[in-house]
Amino acid sequence: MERGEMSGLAEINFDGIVGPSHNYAGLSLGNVASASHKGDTSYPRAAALQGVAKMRGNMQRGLAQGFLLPLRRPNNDLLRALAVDEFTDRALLAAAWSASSMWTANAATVSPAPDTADGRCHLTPANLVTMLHRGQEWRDTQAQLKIAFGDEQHFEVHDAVPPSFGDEGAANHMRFCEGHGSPGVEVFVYGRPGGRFPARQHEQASRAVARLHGLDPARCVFIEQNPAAIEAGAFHNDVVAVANETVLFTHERAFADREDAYEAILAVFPKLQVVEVPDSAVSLEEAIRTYLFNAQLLTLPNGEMALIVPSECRESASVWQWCEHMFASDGPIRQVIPVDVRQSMANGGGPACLRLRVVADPATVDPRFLLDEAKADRIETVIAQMWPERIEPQDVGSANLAKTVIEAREALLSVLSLDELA
Ligand code: SUG
Repeated sequence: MERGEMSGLAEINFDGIVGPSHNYAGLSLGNVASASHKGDTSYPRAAALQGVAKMRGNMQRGLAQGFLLPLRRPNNDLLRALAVDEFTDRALLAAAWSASSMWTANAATVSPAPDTADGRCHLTPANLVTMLHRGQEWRDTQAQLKIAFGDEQHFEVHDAVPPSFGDEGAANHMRFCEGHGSPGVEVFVYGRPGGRFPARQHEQASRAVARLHGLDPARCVFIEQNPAAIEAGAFHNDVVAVANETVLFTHERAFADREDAYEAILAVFPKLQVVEVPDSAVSLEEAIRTYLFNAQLLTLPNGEMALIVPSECRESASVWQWCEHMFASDGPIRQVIPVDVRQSMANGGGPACLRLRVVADPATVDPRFLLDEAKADRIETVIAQMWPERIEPQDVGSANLAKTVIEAREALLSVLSLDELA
């Protein structure tokens, strides 16, 4: 055990189960995939099964796996608050139907117990205020987090940071440590407003989260995202960089000033290993198209690191060539494993968007949110029976579809004994 390491702690990935209203409404300005798939037919059943298959894969690799439930859609409170009627812009209607809570990397920012002043794990739900369809999530997400992490001896679940400071949660947060249970250095990446696309993470929101969590200011680093990356479609930092333990896997153009960024992290975390992909090997555009960095960088039980990437990476000549070069050069990432999450990818959500990392002792988490093979079977059965096979854009808003998606979600809550979330 490393010095200062807390025993019993493990990284648990909480994946968002894809909700039955999953559809392509093109709601996210600055998210290239969401805009380019606007109006496509969606396949919610296939989407949710792809997500469960990803969870099963990681469980079979010997890793702790949890999940969060889809939020209730359509959100009638939002429809009422906006007085949406048949003449209203379809985007407002679609917002109330969005299954976007599947991307749990945006559910909250998490600071594990070894990093915080009171020795508890702190979670702050992201306010997601930049986008209407995402801004409706946090109160319901918080309600769920308060059940899953209701043990107040070990967790504190805060309120979201108030607007207008946009906060997008763990998607703009990285943690460096020698082992998950050791004290970490937390890195917050924010965007500077003023470009063509919104900068969804505000520096002041990041700083507020660090204070709320009781982090040691000397072990926090605040870094500006490269405006060119936001411009190219990296609406969250996790589209161009990912961290695990001592490793930062990043595109050369992820940060506004890369030398300064690496130096600032190295100054407080000297064991940092940077695995940088140069623009000459994989262009920023190709990195964003394939989501090479929106990968799960995981430490396997044998101590090796594996990168779980979207299957789009396997199909890209430049990305795959770079992965092969990485193996040959004997770096810290020893395996690259493609997974099919195409339904989520078409809305701009890769393997890393679909999960929230929480370092905690699994015994302190409400067991209803932890996955095992038998539970995965039960979840798959409900999805196969109740999730719509397909949704055409014009179906969004129909009373029939509303009935189907409400019943499907309630059936899932019921098999998981989580009816209190109904
Ligand atoms: O907020 N897409 C999500 C994707 C979130 C990805 N998360 C991370 N990078 N961590 C978003 O832009 C599209 C929904 C639509 O267009 O209907 C959407 O919300």
